[in-house]
Amino acid sequence: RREKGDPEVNDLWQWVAVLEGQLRRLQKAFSQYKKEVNVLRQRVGILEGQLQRLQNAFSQYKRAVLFPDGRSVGEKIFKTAGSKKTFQDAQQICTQAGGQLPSPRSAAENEALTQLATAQNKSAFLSMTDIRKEGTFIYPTGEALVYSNWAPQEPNNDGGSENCVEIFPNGKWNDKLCGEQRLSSREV
Ligand code: GMH
Ligand code: CA
Repeated sequence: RREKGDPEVNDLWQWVAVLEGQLRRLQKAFSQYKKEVNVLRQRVGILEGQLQRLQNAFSQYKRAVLFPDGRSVGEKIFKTAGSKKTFQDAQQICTQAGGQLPSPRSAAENEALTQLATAQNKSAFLSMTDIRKEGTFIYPTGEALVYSNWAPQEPNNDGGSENCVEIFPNGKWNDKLCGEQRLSSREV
């Protein structure tokens, strides 16, 4: 049996006061946290709107700039100036312009480049050659092909010296003499 003023009860009262203080601080911190979350939500909404407008403006810009001599596919852009060059000249022009000869690595990329060749009604040089090892076409990096779209019976190394690749206006590939003049285009 405990008396009034029992020290153990007094301790409990004190402990309750401490807990009440902690609870108030937690409630305040939580309501502040909720306010911050709302502010952040609002800012994210604003940024999403700005991003959407930028994306729209960029896709409009691409449409304007890429017509009629450029095509955008994934993160790659193909562009042609319309002139015909030997492989060596085409390669040099591309490099100087801050790009490289086209290396279509998928059906989608091949289709985008085909549209340029079709529009110009010219065959275009690709980047790949089998100069290093006859019959083994590689990218300028030395990497083996990850995609190809050879025409039937190609590559045939006709005459024994076809080390470059042209893409026909129908999208099919043919190995061709590097000294021939073909549509010069580039990818960036
Ligand atoms: C040979 C034949 C043609 C083929 C050409 C072409 C040249 O002339 O096999 O059918 O179109 O070669 O491969 O690059
Ligand atoms: Ca050929």
